[in-house]
Amino acid sequence: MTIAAGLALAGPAVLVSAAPTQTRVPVLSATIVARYPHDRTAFTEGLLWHDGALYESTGQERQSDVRRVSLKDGKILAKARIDPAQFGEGLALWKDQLVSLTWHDGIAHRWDIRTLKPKGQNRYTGEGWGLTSDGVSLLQSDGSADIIVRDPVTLAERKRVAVTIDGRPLRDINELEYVHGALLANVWHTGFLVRIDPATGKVTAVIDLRPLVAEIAATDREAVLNGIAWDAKADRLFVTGKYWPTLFEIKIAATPQ
Ligand SMILES: [Ca+2]
Repeated sequence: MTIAAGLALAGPAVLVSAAPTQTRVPVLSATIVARYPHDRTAFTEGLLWHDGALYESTGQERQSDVRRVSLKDGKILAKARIDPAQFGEGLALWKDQLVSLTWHDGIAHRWDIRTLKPKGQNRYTGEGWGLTSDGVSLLQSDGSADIIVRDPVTLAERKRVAVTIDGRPLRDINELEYVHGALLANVWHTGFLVRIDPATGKVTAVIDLRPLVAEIAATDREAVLNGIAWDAKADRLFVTGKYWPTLFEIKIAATPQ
């Protein structure tokens, strides 16, 4: 398939202007293993799995929070509100703390994973979008093609890796999840995930989730696919979207379409 055409179908301005019309990167489909309820008022910005529960961060001023969510019924089990002036963004786990970003405030909040009580803040420069951890660093997106590698304690920048597809930058990298040594990422306003080699930034696969987007049939154009969580112990992969009523467990095909 043509990636540029496929991505264009899913939303505007999703690739750089020099977007390739063909790609050598494999395009993988995904099968839906299970569907679970998801809070349709949640503007999902971050998602992760830890110890039997989902953790989710939401955006929008006055509506941003970090929450523990029951998988089976989507119920909010605990919630920490973010300053109403701030717009919550990505979420990652570091040891016994959750770290959550803000879009324009340059503030990373730290939360006790058990109580969701605030445990401090860090400052960083630039926009905050997605966040995950590879066990050594925090990996952050900022809407550009860059993955910013940060010290997990101070949030200081360690290095940047540019994400490319067929040698060209891929912008709008959004929510992230570190899975089996690779980085899975949403691409904002598209129905695709990309699998990134975190060492080189090269996209090694495109995962076509447009059937999920079609099933949700959102009328709000900001209700995009966003949110990836991995249950490492059971090897379960979860995805959802902003204001989506459904959270999907999916399995990515091993071979291209
Ligand atoms: Ca995630």
